[in-house]
Amino acid sequence: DTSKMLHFLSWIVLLLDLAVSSPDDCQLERDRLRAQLKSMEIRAMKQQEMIQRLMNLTQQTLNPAKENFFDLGDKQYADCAQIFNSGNKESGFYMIKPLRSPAQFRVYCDMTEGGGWTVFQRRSDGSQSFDRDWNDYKAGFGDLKSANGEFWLGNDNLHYLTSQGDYILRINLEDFEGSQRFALYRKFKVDNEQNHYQLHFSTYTGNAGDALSGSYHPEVQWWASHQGMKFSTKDKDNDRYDRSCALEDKAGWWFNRCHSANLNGLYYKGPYSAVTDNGIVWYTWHGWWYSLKSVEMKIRPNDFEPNDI
Ligand SMILES: [Ca+2]
Repeated sequence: DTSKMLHFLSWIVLLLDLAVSSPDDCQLERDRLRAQLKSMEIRAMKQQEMIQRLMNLTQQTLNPAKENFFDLGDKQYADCAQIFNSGNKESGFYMIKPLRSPAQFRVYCDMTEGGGWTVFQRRSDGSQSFDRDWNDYKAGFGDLKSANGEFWLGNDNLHYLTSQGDYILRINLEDFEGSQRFALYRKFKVDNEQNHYQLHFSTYTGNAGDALSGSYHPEVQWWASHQGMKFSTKDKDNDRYDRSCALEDKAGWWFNRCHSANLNGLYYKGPYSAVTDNGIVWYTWHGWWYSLKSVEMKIRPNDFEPNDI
């Protein structure tokens, strides 16, 4: 390799230097070798820089951000609220196993805003496609590795979680102007697959407006409310529209005919125009033609009270 070669050449130059003063052709040969050595040194330096740059790149690709996974061993937790109350108060990834879940699965626990939140959906930068089929939404998809990754936790998991008690849903929204709003819904529940993951929730509080029930306008409620809606994807149409909302709005969601909230929609950047209102929409805040910058959907038991351990 290069460094051995360089070593060898400098050794020859040294030998020639030591040689008794010599005829002209020896002098010439020495100069030639010196020049060659110089150019090889420069090449080796450049190669070294390139190797360093490649190593830095590899490092970045392997560790995009700090992963923040907490391995709590064999003890089982039904949700992030239990994890929080067992003394683990750092936001990050944990393993949970809700009562009826056949297996453990990985979740992001948000230990801010009082702590104990199990996050089941996030939009942050448009890096993941949410225009996916029934099986993807059933099992979950996306980036469950990076702290701000986009993902859907999966409808089965959502059912296992919400069927084990009385849960509150918190939706955090952010627009491209830097404003933030939230919506809280009591008694959030998602049925099992046989019931098409039908959606249930009760009273709203918050400052984003009640887009989920369509209560903002009694006349649109019959077609815009998501209360009691079944889940639809582009390959399974369970909506109340004569065509397919999921197909037209590029998302899996609890569509009616079609929506006043479409948080799994396409990632535009703010105001958009399209044939249908297929952006990331929360109607009561920015209307149908503004696509939000970030969304977080998370749940916590209604009777959650943080233990101070
Ligand atoms: Ca339909």
